Amino acid sequence: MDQIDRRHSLIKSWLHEAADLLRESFNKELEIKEKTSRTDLVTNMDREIEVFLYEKITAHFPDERILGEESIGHDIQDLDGIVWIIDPIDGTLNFIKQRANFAIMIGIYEDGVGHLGYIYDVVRDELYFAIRHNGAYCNDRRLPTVEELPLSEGLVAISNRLVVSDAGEARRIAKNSSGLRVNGSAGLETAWVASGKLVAYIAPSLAPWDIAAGLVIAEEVGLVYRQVTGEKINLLQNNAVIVANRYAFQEIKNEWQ
Ligand code: 2AM
Ligand code: CA
Ligand code: CA
Ligand code: CA
Repeated sequence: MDQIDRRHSLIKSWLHEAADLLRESFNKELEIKEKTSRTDLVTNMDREIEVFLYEKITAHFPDERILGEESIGHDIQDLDGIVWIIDPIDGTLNFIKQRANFAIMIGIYEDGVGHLGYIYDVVRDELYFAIRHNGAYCNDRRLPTVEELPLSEGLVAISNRLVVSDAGEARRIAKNSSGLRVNGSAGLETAWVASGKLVAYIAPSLAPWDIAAGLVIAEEVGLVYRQVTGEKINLLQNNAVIVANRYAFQEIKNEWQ
């Protein structure tokens, strides 16, 4: 991938502009619509941020394709060439209910390989990003390679959907950890595993835009980010995922047997 430095400074400036739009929206009424259920919501701001990013990307990189959650981008059936995978607001329910604990996410892939990943926690002003082979950062701080902590020595985040399901995995994994956290933003939970705040994150059905940015960051800090079966992530479908250090990944995977 060419022009990495130019891409990086453009993306950072777009994220800050998009964050200003979100902060301004805190003082206005949101338009909220149901997508597939009463817990699967979209707001006017999800669409506005996706349109904002779409216009910036197409103005600067007209030959590159865009896959976004709110379907403003292209119809993507393969990952050939350069594909931007964007989630304008990850943690929409938190955005609506808490005005916090959500992130803007961008991943850039070339022929299926992740080169750049951005997870911007707007309210904490924490930008987690990674450049392939050049490390991962939280703002200006380089994130070290993750420690191989066992599950018993760390906090584990599990998605709400798995926690409330009848399957026993979530309960067993939570019991074996230092404690369970259910934060509601796949992106932030991944960023917090990458920065050592959590030992693992587990979710039974993440879409490509929930995964793309975090996968690039995970790779740069030595995390395993795979399907619960151990197979590689497929960015053209939904995936049941575990994000963890190598040791904890194996412990969690064993709970699925
Ligand atoms: P979203 O806020 O961008 O929709 C919530 O546990 C996390 O799972 C969020 O990161 C949320 O992303 C994601 N998620 C994926 N599919 C979802 C769905 N069908 N309903 C709610 N959240 C979903
Ligand atoms: Ca959504
Ligand atoms: Ca999401
Ligand atoms: Ca979203």
